[in-house]
Amino acid sequence: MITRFKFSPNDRIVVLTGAGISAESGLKTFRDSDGLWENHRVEEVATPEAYLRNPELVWRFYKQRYLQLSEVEPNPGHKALKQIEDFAGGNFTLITQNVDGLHRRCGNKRVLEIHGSLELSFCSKCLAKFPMNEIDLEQSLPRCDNCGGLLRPDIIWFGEIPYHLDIISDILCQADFFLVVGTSGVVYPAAQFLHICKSYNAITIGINLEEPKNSYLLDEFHQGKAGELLPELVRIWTRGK
Ligand code: BV8
Ligand code: ZN
Repeated sequence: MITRFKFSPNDRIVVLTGAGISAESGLKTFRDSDGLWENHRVEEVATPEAYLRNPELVWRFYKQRYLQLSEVEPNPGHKALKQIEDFAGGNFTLITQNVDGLHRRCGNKRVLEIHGSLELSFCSKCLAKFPMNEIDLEQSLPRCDNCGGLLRPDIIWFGEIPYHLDIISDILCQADFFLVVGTSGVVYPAAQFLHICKSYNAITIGINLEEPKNSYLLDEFHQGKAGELLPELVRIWTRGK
């Protein structure tokens, strides 16, 4: 497997990941054949309206996914992205659509979880935040210790504004390399990030099991599993520091 590129120590490297980077850790993706959305229709669980209409179902869906986290580990794809941060230090930013926390568990520090985290909840009334491991998940509708309000998962649902967009626009405009890994490029505004980096002349590289829709914006595309491709690619990209 070859690549035309090599990082220099001052390159600003931005990575965007989606559910595909966690697939080899055993977490289902959203749109592959047996994806999560098949078990639960999107309208049923990942919208504020669903939460208002059927909070018990939404809590069941997120509790199940949160509890699954204790059974999974970061995979070689996550570990390769940690090596890029080790190489680039402060010039590295990892933007993830994933809510599984595996990049942080793998040791990445500069991680922006734009769709929130399964490991956090907040009160829908006073907005107080509570780590999931500190609330009573036996309750079908966990309540806030401060005000008794209903807690909700700290997840950005469809129709809600993702976290960190304010700082992301500057990061995207200054990127020298933009790597997009394991995402179908369907969900906005994350799907727009590749366009933005390309318009500011970043070198854009994709790693994905299937060719994503916006692959025409990629300078280089590696088709296959992130856990199999990234370790060797990162070795080549970071050689000779
Ligand atoms: C917003 C949390 C306003 C929930 C998620 C019509 C047209 C365009 C846009 C819209 C539209 N109607 C509505 C919208 C906006 C909407 C949207 O984009 N909808 C889509 C579906 C059309 N977006 C929103 O509502 C967003 N908010 O727009 O607010 C706004 C915004 C900005 C400024 C002002 C106003 C909020 C979107 C966030 C929703 N929440 N997650 C939860 O997790 O339960 S999205 C959800 O999808 C996950 O976060 C997931 O990460 C994300 C994207 O999916 P992917 O990660 O790409 O996963 P997918 O399965 O699709 O793909 C996996 C890929 O990996 C595949 O390509 C596969 O081939 C590959 N793969 C598999 N295995 C591997 C692999 N690759 C490598 N290795 C492997 N081993
Ligand atoms: Zn409260």
